[in-house]
Parts: sequence; C-alpha cells; structure tokens
Amino acid sequence: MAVVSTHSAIEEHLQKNTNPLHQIYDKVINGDRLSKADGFEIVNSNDLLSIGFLADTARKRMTPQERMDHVYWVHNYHINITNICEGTCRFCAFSRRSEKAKNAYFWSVDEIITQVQNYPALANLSEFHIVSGMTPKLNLEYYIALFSALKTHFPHVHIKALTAAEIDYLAKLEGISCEEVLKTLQQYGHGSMPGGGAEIFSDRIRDLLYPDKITHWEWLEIHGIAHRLGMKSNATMLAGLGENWEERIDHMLYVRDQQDQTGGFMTFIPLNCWYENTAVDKSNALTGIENLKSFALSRLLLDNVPYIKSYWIQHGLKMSQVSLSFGVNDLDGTVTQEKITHMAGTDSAQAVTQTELVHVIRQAGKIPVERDTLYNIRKIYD
Ligand code: V47
Repeated sequence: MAVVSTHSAIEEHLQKNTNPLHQIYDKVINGDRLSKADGFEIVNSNDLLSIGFLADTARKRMTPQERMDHVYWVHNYHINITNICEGTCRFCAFSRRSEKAKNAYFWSVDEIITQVQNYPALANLSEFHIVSGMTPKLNLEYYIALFSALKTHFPHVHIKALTAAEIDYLAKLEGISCEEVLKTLQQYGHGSMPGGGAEIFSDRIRDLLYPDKITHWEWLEIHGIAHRLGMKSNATMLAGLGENWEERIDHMLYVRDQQDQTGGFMTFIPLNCWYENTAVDKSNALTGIENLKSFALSRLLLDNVPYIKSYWIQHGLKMSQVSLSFGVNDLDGTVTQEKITHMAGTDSAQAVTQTELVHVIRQAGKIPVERDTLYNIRKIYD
C-alpha cells in the first residue's frame, strides 16, 4: 500500500478548484497578500487541518532556511510595579482603584532590585517585561530611577516596558508628548515596548468595556512613534470580550497597515481573556478550534510581522504546543512572577522551566531556541 504523507494529502485536497480554500492556497504559495474576504473564508471553514497547513506554509515562506524549524522563547521576568490604576477596564482583575483598596500594592525601586537579586536564575535572565497600573506616583521620575537602577545592577538584561496606554498616561501626567516620554526613557535603557493595552480594536467593544482607554488609533500611533525612534515593539489582540470575527480580522489588518508604514513590530500575540474577578461574561471565551483559527489567521494575514506568539500563560502549554502547527513560532518565555492573568484565574503555572519548554517544543517536532528580546539567538537545543 502506498504511504501518503498527511501534508501531501492536504496539499492535493487544497489544489482542487472546488475546494473553498483553493484560492487562498494559491495566494499563500505565490506569496500574495490575503484580503479581509479571505480572512472570512478561513474562519468560516471547518477544515481545520487545511487551515493549519496554510498557516504553516505561510510561516515557512517567510522564515529563512536556517531558522525553518525554530520555535523561540525568552528567559524573562515580569515586573508589575503596582496594581493601583486610574483605568476602568472591565476585563481587568489586576487593578485596584486606590492604595487603600484590599491587596493594593506599590513597590519601590529598592524593593524591585532586591526581588530580582533574589531570583535564582538571574545569570540566565535576558529580559524584564514591565507593565503596571497607571497612577500619578508612578511618574517619569520613578521610571528614570527604576531603569537606571536595573541597568546598573543587571546590565545584561533588556528592558521591555510600558504599553502604549502607559506611555500616553505618562505624557499627559508630565505635560509632554509621547515622543518626549520615549526619547527620555530611551536614554535610561528603555529597549522596546510590549504589545499590551491594545485589547480589541473595536469601538463597539471599547464603549462597553474600556471607554476610558486610549483609542486604537492612539495605540497604533504611539507604536509608530516608537518605531520611528528605532525601538521595536509587539502587538497583542485580547480575544474573548464579546467581539466577532470581523472585529478580530479588522484588528489584524490595522496592525498590518501600521507595520507597512513603520515596520517595527516583531511579534503578534493573540491573547485570551480570563474572567475571574472581572465584569466580563465567560460565555465569550473562545473554544479550542476558534483559538487555533485565530493563530492561523494571524499568521496568514500578518504577512509583514515575523513572529506569532502563543502566550502559554493564557493558552496553556498544551494548546500552545498544538499552535506550533498553526503558524505560531514563539512561546514567550519563562515568565516568572506574572500577575495580570493569574488574578483573573488562569490555571497555568506561575512559571515554566527551560526543560519544560524544550520538551514541549521537541515533542512538536521543532527545534527549541532560546532568544533574546530582539530575536538574536542565545542557544539552540538541537
Ligand atoms: O494589556 C488584562 C491583557 C495584557 C486580562 O509584548 C488580560 O511580548 C486576559 O500584553 N485576561 C498584558 N488578559 C499581557 C501582554 C503581553 C503578554 C505577553 C507578552 C507580551 C509581549 C505582552 O493582558 C493587557 C491586557 O490586554 N489582560 N486583563 C484578563 N482578565
């Protein structure tokens, strides 16, 4: 009996003119850009294995040969300086309105330095991921002091910090422009920006759940400013807020348009909402299949963003492992000390070890690669 590999069987199936995904297959093979209508075609299909094949083919097309099977993670450490926040986002379980609220906290620079010094794997650390509540005490002067101290004590660690919403807050607090905030912080070691604070780029959902947050135009503009200043950044999409597929597709296309203009996005990260201690209905949660379609769609639409990340803290290590066949090539990191998703009830661990990450990546038939924030390779586990 002839042995037919699953991949060649799927390819044969996609090559048939009668297959609704046939035109998308042609575009992916030719490297042509997919349209919004193509996005709908993909999400309306239940041919999950073909969708995975298309996304993986798109991933391969944009990956240099020598990195073809690489799956990345970074050895990082999260710092959430305070949970006191003036924001009113209804999906947030982390924030506290005032310092008097139960479980409210605010760390001093010295406290943070001591915590990091006590981190057992400090020598291997390559990234600080710093996002926090927005409160007047956390002003530009604080960040200058924090970044200076981090660079003095841990010069080998890259500072990825401050969402666009926090940059906007600091600019308003200090009465200066976002560009001035970024230029100032760059002088003290600010290396790149994380992709948080984007939520879902839909005015409908924003009006319902985060009416006080910066608009999606402002979010994109601030990332554009950072890119023009030579900084790299990431983009997230928080799903499970009651948005529909059109809103998710539009979100991805807004990121793609911005990337065409300023080119500084490294990674796109589809996030999943967790609902404990929030005002969002958990019936909005994405199913497993919707998650896989979302990963695949991100890879297929965002033809100009090099990496797609599954943040295992929110998707779980098992779903993240499967996502590696749906266009994903990054699993984020070791993520010590995460608070935002844990306060909303995620069932993932607080951190994983390198050994666990290497194991799940190898089991997916890929090559585990530890990277730094900017995707320079630190170690290949082949
Ligand atoms: O901006 C808030 C989201 C984000 C909840 O750039 C929630 O490398 C789920 O942006 N359930 C922070 N999510 C996380 C983030 C991120 C994570 C990993 C890597 C990178 C990167 C960025 O978490 C927030 C918000 O969109 N969030 N509340 C919640 N209840």
